[in-house]
Amino acid sequence: MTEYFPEIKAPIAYEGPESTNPLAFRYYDKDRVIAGKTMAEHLRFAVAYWHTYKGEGTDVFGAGPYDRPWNHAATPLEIAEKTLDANFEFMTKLGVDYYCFHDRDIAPEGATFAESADNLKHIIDLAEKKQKETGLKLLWGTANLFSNPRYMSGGATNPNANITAYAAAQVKLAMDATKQLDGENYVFWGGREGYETLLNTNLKQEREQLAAFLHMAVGYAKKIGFTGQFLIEPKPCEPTKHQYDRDVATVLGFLREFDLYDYFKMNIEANHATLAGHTFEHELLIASQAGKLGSVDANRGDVMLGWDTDQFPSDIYETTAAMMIIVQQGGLGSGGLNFDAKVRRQSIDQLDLFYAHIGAMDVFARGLIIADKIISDGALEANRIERYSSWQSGVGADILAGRADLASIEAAVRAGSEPSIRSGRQEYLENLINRYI
Ligand code: XUL
Ligand code: CO
Repeated sequence: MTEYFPEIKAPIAYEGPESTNPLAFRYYDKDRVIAGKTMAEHLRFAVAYWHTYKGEGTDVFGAGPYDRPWNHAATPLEIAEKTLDANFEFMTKLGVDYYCFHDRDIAPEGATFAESADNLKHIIDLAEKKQKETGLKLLWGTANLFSNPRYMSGGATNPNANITAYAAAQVKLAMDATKQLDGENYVFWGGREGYETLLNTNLKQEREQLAAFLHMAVGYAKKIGFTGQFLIEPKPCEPTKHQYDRDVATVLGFLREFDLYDYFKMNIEANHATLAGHTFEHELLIASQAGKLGSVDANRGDVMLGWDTDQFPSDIYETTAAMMIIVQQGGLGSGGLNFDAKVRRQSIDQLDLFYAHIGAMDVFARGLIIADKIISDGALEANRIERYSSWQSGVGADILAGRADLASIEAAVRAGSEPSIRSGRQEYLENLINRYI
């Protein structure tokens, strides 16, 4: 069988923080136990099929400079077979247990729906065999309801019911594929579920269409016995101007409004959070506190650019903050850290894929190590507990327990004295974090 990454002779090894080898881990030591679990169990890294193998380095101004050997063959199906081989070779050499795919990046769309279905089935059968041979696993599958022009006005929220039906049929097959590969989750990302202008949009009906679509998916999962977790991936815009799954809070409200709350968790993407005007950790925490943090698309944006740059994570502060939330909620369960990230356009070598993933894995491993120290030291939490200590008794406890009323509070405040204020000590706490980093 062709070897696609011949420069990598053996799986990437852990060599420790002093190593200067760019093809070694300095922090990710997969069997090292931290807070009762191995690093591999905490982090559950996944490779994103679309960016890693199918990305060509295109941008809106120019063609793709990457020349990947697996993307050369006589037919689209042969290319898909070669790409599958490249995936399993890459994962094995990198030492990542999971991958994620869209139906249309793992298998080519055919001339008809039936042909697309056959292509998908062919590749999924091969992937099943490869998973059995290697022990590698599927974190999640999803359907691409955004690339084909038929979906320009939406999949679930299309004004044409026949296009929504097409999308539903496609989701059915993508769920079948995910189940066949024992995928641990299934993702819904609604890049075209939204609107460009309200002048032509029936907003009320489109939201109802989306809810009905998701209810059909829930029903089908029950029917086939798919027990993986359903995940919604919020994003405010791009490609559509206004997307219905804007951010975590919006999605939680939508799920409640349409009786879908129990069936979905969130897949939080770092760069989607920042596009929504939030930090990554804000979105993680809002989801986590609702018991809805299911999985993470681990990437980052660029503070100078206002779009979804999907860069590989490299910021220790961000990964530390993220890992604090993930560790404190007891892990991601069936979810993981999927690198929904692409190398920069000028990073044209196959080895750049390794540098990118190794760096990203290391920066999350380092974030985990630091987060564990901060949590076990307890200083940050002690400060927070003290800051809210007045809520433990008296009027604070009464308000929280619903025992207080405005009239009795007014009488007490009138009889009392001016409450004191105290420092939030932000700089002190920032210095504290820097002691660990
Ligand atoms: C797009 C994006 C998607 C989803 C899966 O911004 O993040 O790749 O992760 O459809
Ligand atoms: Co994503």
